[in-house]
Amino acid sequence: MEIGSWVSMPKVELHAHLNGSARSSTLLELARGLGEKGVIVFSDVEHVILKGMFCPFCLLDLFNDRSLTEVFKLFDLIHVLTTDHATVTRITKEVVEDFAAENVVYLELRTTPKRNDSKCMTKHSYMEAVIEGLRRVDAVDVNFTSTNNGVGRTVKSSLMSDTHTYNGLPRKKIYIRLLLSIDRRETLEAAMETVKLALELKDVGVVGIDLSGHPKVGDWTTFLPALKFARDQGLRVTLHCGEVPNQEEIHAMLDFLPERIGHACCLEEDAWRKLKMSKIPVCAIANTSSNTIVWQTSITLSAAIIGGLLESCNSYVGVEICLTSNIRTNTISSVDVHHFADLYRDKHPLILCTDDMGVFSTTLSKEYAIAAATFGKKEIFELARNAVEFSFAEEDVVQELRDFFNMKRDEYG
Ligand code: 6MZ
Repeated sequence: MEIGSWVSMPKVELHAHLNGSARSSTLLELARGLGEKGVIVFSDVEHVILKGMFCPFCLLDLFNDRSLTEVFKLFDLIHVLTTDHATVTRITKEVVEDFAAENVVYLELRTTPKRNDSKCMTKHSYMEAVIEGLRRVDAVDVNFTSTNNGVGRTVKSSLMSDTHTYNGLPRKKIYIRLLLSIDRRETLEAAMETVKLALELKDVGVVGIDLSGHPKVGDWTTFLPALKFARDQGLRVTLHCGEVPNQEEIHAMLDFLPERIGHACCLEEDAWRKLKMSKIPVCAIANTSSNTIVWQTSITLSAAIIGGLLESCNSYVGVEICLTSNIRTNTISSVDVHHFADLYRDKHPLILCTDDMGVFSTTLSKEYAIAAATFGKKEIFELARNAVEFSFAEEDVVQELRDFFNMKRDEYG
């Protein structure tokens, strides 16, 4: 199977965890460093990291399987390796460069703000380190802020033109928006702190909240007040839903009507029906203070009335599909039986994503190659194009992405 042709196709990534996307080579280097300082025993962790080493030519190199439990143990190790400010900045820069190198033009990167007293790290300073990583990217033009207030850097040229060059080649451009994750291990108080931080960082590209973490840990209802608060304040919400067969939780999550859900692997018949029928009322609101239009769920109707309701329509709950992740963790036994096929046939909005490209040794191009092995090339380009509609970015960014994909249709469609 050809991965190369999928590398050049422009793509949108909506479900990528920062620490799960870190390069294995960087993790090895960090582990070696900590080993030399005596903080960890390098030989104990080397093989764990090596198991995730990237194989650029294999589509589903199944020898690399990791169970969900193993994966979450690996995350704990990764967090030991990465949680200081300089490293968070470094891996953010590298992850953005890796996505840009495979022609991702819009990346919604999610991460769990972490407090680590031993490193004098607060959730806020963790996010400052992430944002510093975005600023440090120099090989591509990065736009990570909706405002031009000098806090973030804006793209100097639009996606539609190739006016800037880097080493004699047209300079790539990438839009980045951030989602702050709530880990299911956290308390409601910690989750609230994350939501308030997200609101504080709206100017530097934070657009929403994600609920993630080990799906068998904690009770998602703990976080409902924080998730409702986030939504009431205009943040977008995506939930990891149905990674394990907990039907009560799946139904309750669908009833919450998040704009998107991640994975959706273990839904039984009635939950599928609910997902496919669920429609989120959305309304366009004129934000009179900033002279912009924002799309919000009409659950925030009071805000809509104050802001001036322009128009309303409905949208389905988008499903973030992570093929390799689901197969590597044995959540789904093989691609042929993956729910991608059923959702695709029913034209339910789905978005191909990587989840954790370091941990699962995948890339977005690989995910497209796997999907293309089952479906036609034209339809696969349409998948990338439709993903734009499910991004949480501001309407003017979404419009630019739409125009860009329409321009590329003849080439890739
Ligand atoms: C649920 C996942 C995940 O936030 O430290 N995470 N949560 N299911 C998954 N599928 C396998 N993959 C990653 O990135 C790593 C964190 O993201 C969540 C976990 O909480 C993990 O610790 P950040 O940047």
